[in-house]
Amino acid sequence: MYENSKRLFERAGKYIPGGVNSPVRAFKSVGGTPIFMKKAKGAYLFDVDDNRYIDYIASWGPMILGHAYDPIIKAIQEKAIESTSFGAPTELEIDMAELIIGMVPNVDLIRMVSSGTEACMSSLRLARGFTQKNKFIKFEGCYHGHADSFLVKAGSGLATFDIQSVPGVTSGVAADTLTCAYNDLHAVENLVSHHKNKIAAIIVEPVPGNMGCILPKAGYLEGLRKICDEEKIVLIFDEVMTGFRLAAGGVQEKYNIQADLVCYGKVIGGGLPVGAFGGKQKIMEHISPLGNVYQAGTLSGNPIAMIAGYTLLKELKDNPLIYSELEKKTIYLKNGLERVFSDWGNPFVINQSGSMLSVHFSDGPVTDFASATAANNEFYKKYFHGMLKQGVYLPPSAFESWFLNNALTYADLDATIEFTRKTLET
Ligand code: KE4
Repeated sequence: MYENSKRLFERAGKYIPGGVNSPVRAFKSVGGTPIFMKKAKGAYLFDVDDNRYIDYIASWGPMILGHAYDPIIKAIQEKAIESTSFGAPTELEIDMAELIIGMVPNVDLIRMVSSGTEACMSSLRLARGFTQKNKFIKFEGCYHGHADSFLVKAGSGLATFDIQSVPGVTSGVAADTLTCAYNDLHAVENLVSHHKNKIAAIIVEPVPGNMGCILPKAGYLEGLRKICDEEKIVLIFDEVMTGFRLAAGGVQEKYNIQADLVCYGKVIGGGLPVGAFGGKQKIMEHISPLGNVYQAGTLSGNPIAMIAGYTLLKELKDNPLIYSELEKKTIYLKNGLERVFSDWGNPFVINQSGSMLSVHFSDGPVTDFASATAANNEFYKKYFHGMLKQGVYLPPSAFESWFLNNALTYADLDATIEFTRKTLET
């Protein structure tokens, strides 16, 4: 069933650390051999052993309309003929910036980069440069990419591998990273009063997806906004996952909350390496070459990445019903899984927001990192492999969100529900 993946994983290990170019792909927390993919179309992945999978990762978010979406493929093919990079400004970058600013609230200027990590790293540097303060607050279980400052009590792969502090991140860097539990405003108020006038920013995944999908408690995001206004702290929404996924305007639109800076990634690249950060003019004008907060990138605004992202975002902008269609499919799946898990009779909870969903084998609500880690993540391994064997590709970690793509049919969702029932019966 997985012979070629096994052979390739062995070969990969000779040249690539752990045989993968990103740790979460290694199946370390669920065990077994990572599956090597050969191609994908629509809602389906096809591995090197010709197994087909219903895909609930969507490349960790980007493939919101499904894989190898024809208009994107066509646009890339046509653009590539004109060269793949110039290292000089292009009109397409203006079109992309104009399109994004027209789709999201409250962004006056935006800078393209090549990953979500770069977007978050740059927005933190900008907040520090703008406020002339050094410390910042992040939340346990939230993940903002792998820049040193963020690798403190982070989510995603660090939660998966239980890495609470990362060798190579100096104590000097970590000293400026303040952390507390997500969904706890008192914890933020305590940090702010203890570090009065020293905090440049609060960065938050407004709807976290790196400890599973977690929903903000009523008033939580509004509370962060209020604290930032009172204390002159820059509120950064890391919408690398939620941007253009939960709504065209992301969480700022869905919850009607204004951040000061917003980070994007994933969907805005349509599967190509793209990140971006943007926000209010009075802050963004400190970014080089307008101001002295330096930030740069050889391939920032790369024409192939831009045309892939532009084509996808344009589809989303011109067809806003996609979001309600996707949410309906996600709620349908959630309801079906809840029926099956309830019949099974063991504790579980399913969190869902828009087209993000996560299953936690927990006997109580999962509202932060502590409750996510307290769940029966051992059982998640059994569930993951039971589904994989039946041709359903779930995130290989209980600390990730499922991402639905709009190529999924209701027949795919019914099959996923039925395969879950069969897995629980074995
Ligand atoms: P990248 O540098 O991986 O493009 O983006 C970092 C990032 C920033 N902010 C949020 C909220 C993110 O979720 C991410 C990256 N997400 C992970 C999945 N949880 C990427 C998968 C991986 O690490 O391979």
